[in-house]
Amino acid sequence: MKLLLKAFRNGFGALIALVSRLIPVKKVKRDAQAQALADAKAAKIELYQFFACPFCIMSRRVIRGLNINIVTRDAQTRGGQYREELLKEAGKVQVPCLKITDNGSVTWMYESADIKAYLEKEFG
Ligand SMILES: N[C@@H](CCC(=O)N[C@@H](CS)C(=O)NCC(=O)O)C(=O)O
Repeated sequence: MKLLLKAFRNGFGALIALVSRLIPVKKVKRDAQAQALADAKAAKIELYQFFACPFCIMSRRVIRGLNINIVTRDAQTRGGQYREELLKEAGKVQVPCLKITDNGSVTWMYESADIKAYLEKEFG
């Protein structure tokens, strides 16, 4: 029963993720110089996530709207490198979580609302 519920939740989440990809997002527009700056800043950020998690879907939409490329890391696969890293370095397996690397120092940020506010402040 527990397994069935999990399968349903994952299947439903995957459907929402795919539908979300099909719904267009209004994108921030920048000139080439501003885009290069935004790209360089975004290169220091990684999103630890599950494909079908609704909070992650929302975070990915925010990222698409801000017109930036942020690498996504699969934290769902048990025993996977990024799940282990999230647990050991950030403290718990909860997604979405942003990893921000700046001048060699790393900040981990949980909570989709905080992630949205941070990204909008930096790239909006
Ligand atoms: N309040 C959090 C909720 C995040 C959340 O509940 N994430 C779930 C996935 S949808 C999670 O990480 N669960 C841990 C797990 O499944 O191991 C947010 O808005 O980011």
